[in-house]
Amino acid sequence: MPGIEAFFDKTTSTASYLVWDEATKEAALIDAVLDFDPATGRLSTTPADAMLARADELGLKVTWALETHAHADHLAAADHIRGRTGARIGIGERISEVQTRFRILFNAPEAETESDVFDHLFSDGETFRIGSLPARVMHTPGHTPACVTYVIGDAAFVGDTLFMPDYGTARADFPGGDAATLYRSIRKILDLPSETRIFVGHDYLPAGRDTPAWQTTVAEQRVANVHVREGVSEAEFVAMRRARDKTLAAPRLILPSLQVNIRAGKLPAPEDNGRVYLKTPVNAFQK
Ligand SMILES: N[C@@H](CCC(=O)N[C@@H](CS)C(=O)NCC(=O)O)C(=O)O
Ligand SMILES: [Fe+2]
Repeated sequence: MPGIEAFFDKTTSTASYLVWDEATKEAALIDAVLDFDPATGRLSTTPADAMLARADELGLKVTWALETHAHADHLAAADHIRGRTGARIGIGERISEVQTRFRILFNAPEAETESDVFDHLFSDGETFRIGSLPARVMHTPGHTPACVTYVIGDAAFVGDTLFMPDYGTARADFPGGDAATLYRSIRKILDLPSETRIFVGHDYLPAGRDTPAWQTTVAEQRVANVHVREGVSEAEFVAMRRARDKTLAAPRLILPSLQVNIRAGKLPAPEDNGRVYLKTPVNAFQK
């Protein structure tokens, strides 16, 4: 069983995880976040540094910075973690589709030559180890084309697929997202052993609950998930998801996030005055 500690970022409602092997003290950080204020352009590594400090305190060596997908709501800390620890950055191999789409949108052809921003691209079903802990990657697209779930020991880090049972599921209206695909990915997760612990990527606090939560089980999700519990058909789910997605505004940080996260959290190169800039494409998203 892996050691697991969660870190909840209130600004973006993101749950990030420190996962470790007690036997070898090797560890992974999953979906660690940077703090970015688009109004001032201020970027801070504070949330990720808290995770690194905790890893130090526990005597852990961080060997992986794992991303469940190219996040559209926060800047990823993977590149910062790699710089601090030498960890390798892993993500699902379909990230190349997301990179192509957003390199075009952000007119960033120079990023084309950067094939090495991620250290490892995981294929569906690929296995690897964190110390002596067995880990397996399941492609779980739908929220985005490149979403993956990391199954590490008895725990599944599902990113943005399922959320807590009382909140339901992630949106499927991002570019390349698809509600029917998300439903099928979720069924794959719900086919894991019922006692599997599930750790979700966000908690947006449904009406009636004011304490963030991020841990549940396959058994609980099968019985209680408000969007996809047993008995909800694909057609019912797709209709619900499409209707709900029409009501959701674009994430506050979607534009800065995507241009940084297709580069594993690396910022664009500084301009000739030594300053780094992020772009805002005008009228690129119609809704
Ligand atoms: N209000 C948040 C929303 C972010 C958002 O759209 N989150 C995605 C995951 S990246 C989602 O699935 N949201 C589901 C929902 O808001 O119901 C923001 O602006 O950052
Ligand atoms: Fe997401």
